Amino acid sequence: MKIAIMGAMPEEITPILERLDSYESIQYAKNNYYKGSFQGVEVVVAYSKIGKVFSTLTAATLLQVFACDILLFTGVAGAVNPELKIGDLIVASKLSQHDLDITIFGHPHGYVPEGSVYIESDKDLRALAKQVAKELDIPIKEGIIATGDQFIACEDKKCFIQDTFEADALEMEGASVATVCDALGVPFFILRSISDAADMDAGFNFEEFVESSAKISAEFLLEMVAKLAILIGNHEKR
Ligand code: 3QA
Repeated sequence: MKIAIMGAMPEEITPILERLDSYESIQYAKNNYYKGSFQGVEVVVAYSKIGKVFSTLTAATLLQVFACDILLFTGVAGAVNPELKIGDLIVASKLSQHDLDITIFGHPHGYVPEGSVYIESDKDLRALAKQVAKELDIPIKEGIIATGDQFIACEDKKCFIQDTFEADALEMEGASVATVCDALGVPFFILRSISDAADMDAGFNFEEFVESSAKISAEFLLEMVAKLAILIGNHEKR
């Protein structure tokens, strides 16, 4: 069992690398992949760079080149749901590409023929997240995440994304990672901690909170990996 742990920015995976037992760096397709272990489980960690294209490349590489069996994403997001405050955790139930638009042909936003508007994340991994949250008494919310190749810092765009996709949070990589995992039949999980509210102040807030929120997400994700390590250990002993 090999677990892919992915982020988009260095800030999102540094708190993971700091806690691995050990790792080596491998270069592939102009990116670094960190192969190591955490509590005895094999992991491959990488950040993709920002956006749907780079995250597609990295997710596909983690699954096809490094042969990971599941993929866990950790990072920050802009809040759309006003209940979500800076530092809060959100788990994606399903994800959509908010900037995918062939609506002129009568298709809904986020849809292309033979695709679907939303991609659902793995139910077992979401259940595991809820269990970990309960045990550690950390509040987490589950909701819809919208992804697009734009840093959203404007009420109008945010409202469009809220109204069109019923999104709770938005970011720039989740739906593309979901598309790769779904196509390859690999269970995936997308966790984000809020860094800003995708509004006028988003630029400032992002810069101020990216590091602390990224850490909150990474630390929760590692608690999940620790739990998985026990489950995998039990399974492999049998
Ligand atoms: C964008 C990062 C990208 O990986 C998506 C953060 C948090 N708030 C968001 C918002 N709109 C869209 N996405 C997000 N991530 C940051 S680019 C700045 C890079 O600066 C999630 C996200 N409001 C690097 C230094 O120049």
